[in-house]
Amino acid sequence: MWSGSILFIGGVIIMTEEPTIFGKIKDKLIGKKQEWAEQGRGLTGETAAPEQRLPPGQHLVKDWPVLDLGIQPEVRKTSYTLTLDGAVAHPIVLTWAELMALPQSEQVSDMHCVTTWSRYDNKWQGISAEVILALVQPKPECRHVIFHSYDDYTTNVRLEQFAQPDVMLAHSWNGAPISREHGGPLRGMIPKFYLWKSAKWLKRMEFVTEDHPGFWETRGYNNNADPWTEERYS
Ligand SMILES: Nc1nc2c(c(=O)[nH]1)N[C@H]1C(S)=C(S)[C@@H](COP(=O)(O)O)O[C@H]1N2
Ligand SMILES: [Mo]
Repeated sequence: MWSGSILFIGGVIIMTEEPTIFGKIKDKLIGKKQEWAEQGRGLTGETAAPEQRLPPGQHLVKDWPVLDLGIQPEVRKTSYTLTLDGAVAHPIVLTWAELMALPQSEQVSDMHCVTTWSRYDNKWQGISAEVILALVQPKPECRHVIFHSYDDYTTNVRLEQFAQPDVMLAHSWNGAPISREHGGPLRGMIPKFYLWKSAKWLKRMEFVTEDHPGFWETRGYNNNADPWTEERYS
């Protein structure tokens, strides 16, 4: 029986004879993080008020670590599409040019990764959640937003978490296009929740009535992910 791998990256199908090296690294990384979730790694048992800028158990970094599933898909702006669909009045598929023609905005925010690093004062440019919501108009029964990425990653938030004024679909970070490793050309940015809720290489946003826990949420991470109450794991 054929036990190889089929990779679908950036519109190209790659078939290999064996589980790929990417597959092996990926399984190792995922296993390690799942183990940490089971052990409750990083938990301090403290909570902090949101006025305290650094959430409990976090430490500040100046660089910007890269975390992914072992694959960083190459997503080209020339063939890029973002699908917005589900429980909305106006489902739409946007090209890169159409995204850039939407009202653009800028936000400075902090990011907090469950692996305990935080990074302050990141300047994001892109399209605000408010603009996306005005465009698609979620139906009254819509409760959740599921992000789907070009590396098959998924993550879920409640509609009101997405609707916060600091939430963006970001294409630029500190004045330059977001690099491929950090999820360019477009990533979600939901600064008040742990960073796994901010999907890189964004492909589709599905507006839904029933919740669908995403990649990490089904592997031991918390469904809500508030750093100030240390909602790291489930
Ligand atoms: N598409 C995609 N988005 C993703 C991930 C991923 O593997 N694939 N990892 C998540 C996790 S666990 C973290 S901590 C952040 C890391 O973002 P960074 O690499 O830009 O720091 O991206 C999140 N978004
Ligand atoms: Mo993460």
